[in-house]
Amino acid sequence: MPDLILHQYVNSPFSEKIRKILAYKKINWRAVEQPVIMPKPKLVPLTGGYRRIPVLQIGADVWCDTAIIIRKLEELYPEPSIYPHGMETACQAINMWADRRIFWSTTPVIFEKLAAVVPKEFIEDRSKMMRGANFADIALAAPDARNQLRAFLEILDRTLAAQPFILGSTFSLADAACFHPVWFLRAEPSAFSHAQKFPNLMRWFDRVDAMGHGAMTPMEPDDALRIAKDAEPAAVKSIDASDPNGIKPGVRVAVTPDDYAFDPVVGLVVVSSIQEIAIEREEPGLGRIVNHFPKIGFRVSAA
Ligand SMILES: N[C@@H](CCC(=O)N[C@@H](CS)C(=O)NCC(=O)O)C(=O)O
Repeated sequence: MPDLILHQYVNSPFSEKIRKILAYKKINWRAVEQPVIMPKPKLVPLTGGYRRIPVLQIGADVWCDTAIIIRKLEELYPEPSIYPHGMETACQAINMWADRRIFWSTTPVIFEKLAAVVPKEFIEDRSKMMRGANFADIALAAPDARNQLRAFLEILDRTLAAQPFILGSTFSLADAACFHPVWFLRAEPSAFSHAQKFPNLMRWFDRVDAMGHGAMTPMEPDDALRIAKDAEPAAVKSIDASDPNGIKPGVRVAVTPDDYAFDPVVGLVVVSSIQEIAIEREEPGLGRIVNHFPKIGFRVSAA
């Protein structure tokens, strides 16, 4: 099995979600530390423009977005499953709730307190990523975000009063997903104090935190690029014959997140299933790369 390489950074909450799944499944993995802001010259050649973190690389195949990374990990390492007792629908719904609601209630609460020490380059980078929004204004949203954050945490606390994990007796994707926003709060003591008021939540937090990150070995970014250059993409051509939009193999498309960081990745379609779109690109210096994206959360348009 070629190296499973996670492009990440230590303080990235979405990477932490994946690190918990890697730990649970006892997967050996390599960590490439990438910059927190643009430019990311040793990431973008692998992704074709996608700048978010984390990204999973195996050889010359690259999975962009935690939804598709999780799907690949579950396919490669089905046991133990992150969907115990067939609870995939519940896990997916909770994952989306945590990523798109709980997580965004944490950022104003944390950055309100850190505003004075956050470098101007970070504010500019995130403002550009949010296309037009001024990231420095995030503190204005803190009062409502605090209300919502506490409401989310209280739901989790009540759930965890009677059971060790969010869906019962076993760790699942729901735990990895809800863990990462609470873990992010720990970056700022007064933000984390909101979570610390909930004892059941904190017992669960300590339990999941203690799982660690699994068997990780660091890797230099240049080594990851060399691996991509020396490999051929392993993606096997497969197009859903009943694609509702008539996508055909080899068609040139742009794939773009539908929420933020709207950097299109352009390539020729190799895989289009109900859940996934994968496109092939010729990357100068690296050769053929296939980028995999989930259908949910992305737009696919002719390019
Ligand atoms: N929907 C994406 C969200 C990823 C995301 O927003 N990651 C943050 C870091 S935790 C990010 O990329 N921020 C901008 C950056 O690091 O350049 C996923 O699930 O992978």
